[in-house]
Amino acid sequence: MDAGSYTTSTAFLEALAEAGVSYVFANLGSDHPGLIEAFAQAKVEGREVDLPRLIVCPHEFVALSAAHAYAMVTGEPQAVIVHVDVGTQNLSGAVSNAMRGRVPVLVFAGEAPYTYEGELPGGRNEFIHWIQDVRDQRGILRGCVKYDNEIRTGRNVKQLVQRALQISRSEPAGPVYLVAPREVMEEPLQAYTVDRAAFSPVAPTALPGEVTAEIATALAGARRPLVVTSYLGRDPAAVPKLVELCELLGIGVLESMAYHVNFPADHELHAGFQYHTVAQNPVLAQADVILAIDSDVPWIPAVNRPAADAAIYCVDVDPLKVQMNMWHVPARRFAAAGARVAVEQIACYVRDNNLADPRAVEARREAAAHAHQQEQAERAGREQPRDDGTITAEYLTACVRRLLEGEDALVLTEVVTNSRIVAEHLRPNRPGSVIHHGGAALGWAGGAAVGAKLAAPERTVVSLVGDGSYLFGSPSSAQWVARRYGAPALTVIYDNRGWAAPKFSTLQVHPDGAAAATGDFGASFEPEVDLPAVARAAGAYGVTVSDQGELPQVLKDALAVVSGGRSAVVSVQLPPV
Ligand SMILES: Cc1ncc(C[n+]2csc(CCOP(=O)(O)OP(=O)(O)O)c2C)c(N)n1
Ligand SMILES: [Mg+2]
Repeated sequence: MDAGSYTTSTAFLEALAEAGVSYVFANLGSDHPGLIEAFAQAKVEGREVDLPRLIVCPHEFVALSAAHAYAMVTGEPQAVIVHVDVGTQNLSGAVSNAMRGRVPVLVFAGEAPYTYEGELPGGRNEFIHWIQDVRDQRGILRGCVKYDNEIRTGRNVKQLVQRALQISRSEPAGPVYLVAPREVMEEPLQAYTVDRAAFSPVAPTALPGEVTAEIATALAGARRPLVVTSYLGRDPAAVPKLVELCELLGIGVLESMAYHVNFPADHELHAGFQYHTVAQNPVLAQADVILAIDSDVPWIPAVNRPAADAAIYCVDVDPLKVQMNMWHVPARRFAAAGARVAVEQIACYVRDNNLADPRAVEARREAAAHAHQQEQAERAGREQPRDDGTITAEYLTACVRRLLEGEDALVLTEVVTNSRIVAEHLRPNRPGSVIHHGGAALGWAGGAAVGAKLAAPERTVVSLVGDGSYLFGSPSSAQWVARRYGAPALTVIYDNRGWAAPKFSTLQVHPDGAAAATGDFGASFEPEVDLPAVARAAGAYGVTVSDQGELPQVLKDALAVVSGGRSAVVSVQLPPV
């Protein structure tokens, strides 16, 4: 390497690679000459493998969503590089998604240079450097990140990167944000290394012995015990542990706003999926002991809640949800613990103390299995083709399920008002086979599909998205990245020509209001965008289908295109909003 060409930027990128970061999803600008030079220099010197791979993303939301999904699939945080304050602002809701989804990721942005008379390399030499000089750049993300800091010198940039990633990976995992002005990123340095092993994430936490005993005893003695969970499957190894515990005691599992596969959907103890309910869920009402484990919203109390005398136990790495202003569940006990460890502890206690009464367990199992079979039969009826030829979300999801039988598929969902239908008719059984961002900002699946495919190149990546969510995801940008970096995926759009969600919300609050009377919800996309054409413009294959009979073959053809290495988008016309 030429003397002087090793800078803070080189060390920063090396530190990411040393920490296990494989990809830098980047949207570049005038703050990044040091990084661009470091990448180019490494290429010239044949040292590319020492740095993460650069993935250029024409939109920041796509970049962070890609890193988000990559981390969900592999557990490994990736890096996102954006341009000063404005690139940071363009990350928008993707940062909130990463925080809510408990996903580790490191975001870096340059800051405006702070010298302007040629005092230091990297000082101001473009008009824009004045315009970008804002008062509190780190404040833009502070509400959504676990940690933010400024790199002040290259001499310890590696320690800072390792520390940021250590915090990011420790539970509850989440995004971290580093910034640095150009002068710092251009600082020449002596090459150095730090030991990654000294920055491991905090070890998982366990339940205290007496809490384990209390929960195990309550579950074992219950008439109708129930587990409610949303993201226990974040750790796929936790799922078989939960199955073991539930089989041991005959406990049903209700998935509430699930964003991972937490329990096999076809298991007889699976007690259903709960999303935006407008009615009481009988499973929840009948439970006398409830273990709410890894769930931000186990139920919505205004419309659906457990019995007043139910004994509730809350277990989570963050059982009080300190990132939410208002949150409460009337639990007997709140305990901070990792889900896999806690579930294993409870099962172990039950076994060691012979708490499982075989007759009681059998009675509970039988009741749960009966309800499960009945529910499955009703679902099968709902997914039959309609006589009038319209495509329903149930039928579409059944077609997707059949399409993916035998495939090693990784399904990304962002279907909003169709979430429950998709969960019920996709019926995922394999841990890690269906993921959702876990946050509130739509548009994730566009970039996420790219990240998921890079994380699992051998798997078939399929996104199921609402038409609104598809448009939020900057599809032209996302499809271009997929094409450029060889990360093809199938996107199926649940196209109801608009936003059903705000209409649903309005009808709940104002069932007899003016919007309901006039049908004017501001939610229609008429006249419609040609959704697949947006993807075609970026190199993907894209078609629209409205004929029920043609749908299975259209999906098959699109999947074949994806197997051939090119992304495909199928917009499926459902009844309009
Ligand atoms: C970034 C972002 N902007 C706005 C919203 C508010 N919002 C919630 S659901 C929704 C409609 C989504 O439309 P679509 O994906 O077509 O699903 P549908 O409601 O039709 O089922 C909107 C606009 C959001 N969640 N995220
Ligand atoms: Mg829609």
